[in-house]
Amino acid sequence: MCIFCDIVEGKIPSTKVYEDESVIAIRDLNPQAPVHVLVIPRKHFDNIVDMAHNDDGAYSAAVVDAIAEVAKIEGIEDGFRVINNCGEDGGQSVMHVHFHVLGGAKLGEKIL
Ligand code: DGP
Repeated sequence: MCIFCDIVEGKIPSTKVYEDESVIAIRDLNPQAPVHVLVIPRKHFDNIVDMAHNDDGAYSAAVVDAIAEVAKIEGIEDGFRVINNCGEDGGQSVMHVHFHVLGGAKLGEKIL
């Protein structure tokens, strides 16, 4: 069972900011900044390494495009932070690759 697969499939509700055929972008349940959005590939990859090895590049490209789109939608194009936690040592808690987009304030050095 994967929480983010359930969110992608609509089995668990979420607040969507953006979506396309490859990714969804939802508000984080536990925001660490005024804007805290998660960009999540619709296809399940355990983490960024799994995605790098098992994607032909389409999902990686879609993620980058979606991050830029989210920044535009949220009005933070001038400055924001993208974080990917990979694996247990990286602090990843949901084992479906996702990218935190944080902004809306002057960000401190470490917020996640
Ligand atoms: P990470 O620690 O990098 O794996 O981040 C997981 C993030 O996912 C964490 O910031 C909280 C968020 N999260 C966990 N469960 C849910 C959920 O059911 N809905 C939403 N919107 N966010 C969730």
